[in-house]
Amino acid sequence: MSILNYLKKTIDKKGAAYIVLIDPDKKNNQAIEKIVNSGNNSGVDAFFIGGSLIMDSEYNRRVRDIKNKSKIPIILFPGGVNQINPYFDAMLFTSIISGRNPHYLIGEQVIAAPIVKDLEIETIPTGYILIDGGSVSMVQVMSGTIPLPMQKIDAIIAHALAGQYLGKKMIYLEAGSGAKYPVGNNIIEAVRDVLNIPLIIGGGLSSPEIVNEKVIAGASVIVTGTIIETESTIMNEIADAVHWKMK
Ligand code: 1GP
Repeated sequence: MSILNYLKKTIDKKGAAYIVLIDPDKKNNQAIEKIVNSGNNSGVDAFFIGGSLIMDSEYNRRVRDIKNKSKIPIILFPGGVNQINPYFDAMLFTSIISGRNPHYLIGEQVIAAPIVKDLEIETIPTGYILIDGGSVSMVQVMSGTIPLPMQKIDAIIAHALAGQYLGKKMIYLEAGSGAKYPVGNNIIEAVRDVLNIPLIIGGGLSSPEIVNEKVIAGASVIVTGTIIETESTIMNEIADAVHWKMK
């Protein structure tokens, strides 16, 4: 089964899927093994692997180690074309459709495509929409794109719809890692209403209660990163909050 179908089946069966984001950067050297072990035993459905900036040359080794230890799929959530390697089960083939920087709409993707073909990595076409979560995100800095304001709901809906009509298989509403404010429940409800593809929500999700609200509002996939780096034991509770159909 493809990873996309695995995710869709998980969403159908459990109500939503729970993905833990691992930033395989130097700063997380110590934490990674613990996160993978907890993830394996806490009802997490997959790992996203990726970061905005990697501060040493050990990235590939870390991803290989994650692949060797993980019992669940590992999916590249790329900060850039330099993060592609043979260890992934699939990758989000993202385009930052909230921005107007051609390099992140099509430039990186063109550089990536031949490598992806050669490595035969499953691609999941994903429309990535950056929303202002109240602090300047690394995605904003690195991509040179302006996030959509949280209160411009019509603009967010229009971007998500455009992504769907462009043939994306998933839409990712991102408030940015460590966001002060996660994507609002009203935004999730409004976007869910017009989409018929899975909706990924991430950025600033810091408790099982908040996560539960997002799922009730219509999130199909929940992503947490920062909270797990400090409190890996919270995964179980978050997984329970995400998997509402299993209760
Ligand atoms: C994934 O960037 C987010 O969409 C991760 O955000 O680190 O705030 O969980 P956090």
